Amino acid sequence: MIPSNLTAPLKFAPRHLVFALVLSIGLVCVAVAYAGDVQEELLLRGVAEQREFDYFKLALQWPGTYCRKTSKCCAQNGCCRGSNGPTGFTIHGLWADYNDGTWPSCCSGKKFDATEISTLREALYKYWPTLSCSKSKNCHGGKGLFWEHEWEKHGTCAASVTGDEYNYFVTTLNLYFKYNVTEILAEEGYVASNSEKYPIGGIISAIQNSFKATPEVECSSGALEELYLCFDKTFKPRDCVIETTTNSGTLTSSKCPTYVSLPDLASSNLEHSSAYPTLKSSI
Ligand code: U2P
Repeated sequence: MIPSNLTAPLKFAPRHLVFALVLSIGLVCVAVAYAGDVQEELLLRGVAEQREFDYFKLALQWPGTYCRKTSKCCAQNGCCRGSNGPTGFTIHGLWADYNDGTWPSCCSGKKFDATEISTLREALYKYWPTLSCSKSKNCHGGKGLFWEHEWEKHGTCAASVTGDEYNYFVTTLNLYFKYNVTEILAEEGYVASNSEKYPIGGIISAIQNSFKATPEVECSSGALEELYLCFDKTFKPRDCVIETTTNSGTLTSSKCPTYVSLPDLASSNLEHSSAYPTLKSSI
């Protein structure tokens, strides 16, 4: 027989109900406050959980165009290396992008650590040089190396595929070596020049023929400044998203004229300094 005290309906005094209610509200408040703290902590650190990206964009820059904006020289400035300077496209970064034309940035991950990539030093100075004197923003409200900026802003968001900091840089260098855009263009006669202009359609076709996908281009004052090669998440070449519908409903596209220049860096008027003296000690 079941004891009657176990079958009888439970009786609560009103003060018990009030206590239970207050306790539940308290627990909910603590949970919400904790979640808010975590979110605030992430925002303060400038990092956030963001949805998984769709594809990669290898961003390459043309130093002859970029360096026209450089008015002064400093030790780390790749624009000022004279005969040691870059002669073709250099790496800007490997970016994780969404198909809708937006991209994640500053995802959660390890902070930049220069020692992790110290063995890549020579390759990074040569093929992924810092072209500007000014320091780059990191994701923590400070400023630092260009590589720090690229790892923290983009590399952390690509980590599901490219892994840690070292692997992010190695993957990017390998893609850059595999698809030598400077060589592809030179084979068609598109070489650095301060007098020639080249059809942008010809430049895009040359890449399409070799890369088997359509790149994206960006210009500045009539000169080619950036060229993007896009890849799916297995690193198979794919078309870049060239035209996208933005939030305001308008279409965006590259700002290149029909004929573009590829300015020659070596013959620019920049004051030339010796090759990268100070940064060598920083990684
Ligand atoms: O285009 C201006 C800057 O926006 C960032 N960008 C652009 C396109 C894209 O697909 N992903 C992306 O991140 C770049 O910022 P950065 O890495 O230089 O800080 C680009 O220079």
